[in-house]
Amino acid sequence: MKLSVPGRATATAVVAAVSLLTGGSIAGAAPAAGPAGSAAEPALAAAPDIPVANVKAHLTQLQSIATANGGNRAHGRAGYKASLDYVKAKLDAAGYTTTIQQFTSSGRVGYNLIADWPGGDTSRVLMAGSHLDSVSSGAGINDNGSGSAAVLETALAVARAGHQPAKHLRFAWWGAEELGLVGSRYYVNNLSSANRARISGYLNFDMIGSPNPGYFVYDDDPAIEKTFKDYFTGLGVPTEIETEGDGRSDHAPFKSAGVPVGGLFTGASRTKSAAQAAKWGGTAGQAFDRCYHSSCDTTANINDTALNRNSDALAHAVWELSE
Ligand code: DTR
Ligand code: ZN
Ligand code: ZN
Repeated sequence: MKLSVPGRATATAVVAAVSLLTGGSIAGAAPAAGPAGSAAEPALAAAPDIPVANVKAHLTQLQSIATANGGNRAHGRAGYKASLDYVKAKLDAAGYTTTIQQFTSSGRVGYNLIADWPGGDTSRVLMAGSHLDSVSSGAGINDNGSGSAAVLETALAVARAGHQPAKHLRFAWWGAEELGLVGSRYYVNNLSSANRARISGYLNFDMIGSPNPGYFVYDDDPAIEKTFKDYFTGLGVPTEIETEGDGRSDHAPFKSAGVPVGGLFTGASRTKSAAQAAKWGGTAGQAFDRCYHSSCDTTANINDTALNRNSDALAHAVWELSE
């Protein structure tokens, strides 16, 4: 069911009743027991490669949107709603059931975009999300166009593959994260306890293309953490536990509500150490992202290798954790 926000902003939330939340399983019968990969139990399908060129094309669009709307994509400004409309149009065209959730913060109307992939067991929902808003000082391409574009391209890859995992997939783009996790907190607070209990995990992606990147994995839920760490081990890329982020991005409201969470991060204003530069490359003594919350956070402020690796890790986790 697709709802669009009434043109006239209303001060109260317009929370779409997403029919998919009525519960009940749509999944087909479980395969007969047998060794993994046998005829009785087919091996889990591997996630497709996420073309980093596609992710960067979304970043180019978000940059253009900021440039055409006063230089930013901030909460309550035209650039934010234009960014959301861009993402929503791609998802609607790909067959998603999209819902816009409206809220008010600091006297301005904000919006979350929720996209449900039809199918899967709606009593077990895997979510992946990112905040779509920037700060008012710039386009916010790394923070957080990078996460938003990677989540979008993974959702489009699910559609391209016609992927039908056991669990129900839901993707989200949050408003007003920069004002204090406002959109994601609003979403979680407005879930019924039954619907909150249906969320098996929430994966967060906020700054995953930093120009002087580190490879940080959230150390919240152990199974989610292992999924990401094993993926990077397979790439031969060492990771570190994300220690800067507790409570600092949109996974926090989900964690407070008891939902297992995890995510990836390439660093913000903290300085890369010599030891980190030795294992990851880049420049010691320099911030992971020197343009954090600055006007220079443009499409030039992205490390393509980090964006590519994290986009593929995102897809791997969505495929693996939704079976
Ligand atoms: N709060 C995020 C940036 C940020 C800072 N530390 C972390 C750790 C994990 C994720 C994100 C962040 C922002 O400015 O949007
Ligand atoms: Zn930020
Ligand atoms: Zn951010």
